[in-house]
Amino acid sequence: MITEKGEVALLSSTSFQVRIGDELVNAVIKGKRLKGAPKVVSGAWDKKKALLDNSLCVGDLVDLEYESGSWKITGFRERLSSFVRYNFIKRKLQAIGANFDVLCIVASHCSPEMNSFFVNTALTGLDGKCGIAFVFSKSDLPFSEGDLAVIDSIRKSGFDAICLSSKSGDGISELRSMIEGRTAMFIGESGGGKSTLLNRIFGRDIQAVGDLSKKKSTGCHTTTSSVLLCDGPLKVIDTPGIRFVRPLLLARAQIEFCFPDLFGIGCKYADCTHMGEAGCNADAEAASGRVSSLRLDDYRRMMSADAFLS
Ligand SMILES: Nc1nc2c(ncn2[C@@H]2O[C@H](COP(=O)(O)OP(=O)(O)O)[C@@H](O)[C@H]2O)c(=O)[nH]1
Ligand SMILES: [Mg+2]
Repeated sequence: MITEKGEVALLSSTSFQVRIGDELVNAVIKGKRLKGAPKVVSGAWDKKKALLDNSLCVGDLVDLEYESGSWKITGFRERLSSFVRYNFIKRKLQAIGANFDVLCIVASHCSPEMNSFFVNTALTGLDGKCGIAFVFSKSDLPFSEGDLAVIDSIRKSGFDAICLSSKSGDGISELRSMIEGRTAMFIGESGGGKSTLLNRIFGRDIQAVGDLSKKKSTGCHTTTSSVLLCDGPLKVIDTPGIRFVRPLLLARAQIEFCFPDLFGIGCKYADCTHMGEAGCNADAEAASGRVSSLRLDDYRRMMSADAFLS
């Protein structure tokens, strides 16, 4: 019997495409249930509510064996990173990609318009640690002052932000050098330009590009499932569009990781959450411009949302 290690590249309803070296093979799970698949989001403060749909996702590292003419998945390696969103149909959190070294949050400012809530809260779907790049697409189209304020506040929070255009080529080499030799995961709203960007970076039509729906000027969901794309030094997980990330019952450390700019700002209590506590300094900091009021508003909207999987 041959045994191998592989990476899940694509899911279908009945089987998986797994990359073993340079080859793609079809595989099914051996037996009824895969041993060791994760059941909860790590680091969440409420483990009961942070239940994960514990099936495999794209990017998962698996053990396989070849037996009577077919590949079977026999084991699962712990995820070093994953991106999780709420699946409203299964009513469970679901990983849409795993084991990436850099997360690229792609945001458009034209068709669809800049969605600061998505930009500012997207990181709450990240489970584990990795490099982070905010990618502001379609830079051939003019940014409004409001768009520039969102980009500026991301930079001031200490994150990398790249403005680029797949059309003009502006900023493409900067992103390419950031992701080469690593596994990058691209997330963002449908229509934001992820697939066009991947085609540009890979130098060929590797993903289908969607026409914008004329009525709403939001994108249609061309990329319907996550997929792992590999070519030479490039290894990217493209994902279906996500409009918002349902916060993951974050532990304090994770909230501080997503909003480093909003903590250590001189509140009376060190564990202040800026949600109406006595001695909170957040509004004063926002009024003075030291803290972005836009980020503070989005943070508060996130914290007060009944999105906490009730
Ligand atoms: N002006 C402009 N349009 C772009 C750019 N990148 C993508 N688009 C358009 O945006 C739409 C959605 O692109 P797509 O790559 O399918 O977005 P995805 O849903 O994020 O994968 C398409 O009509 C693209 O032609 C860009 O750099 N500039
Ligand atoms: Mg796409």
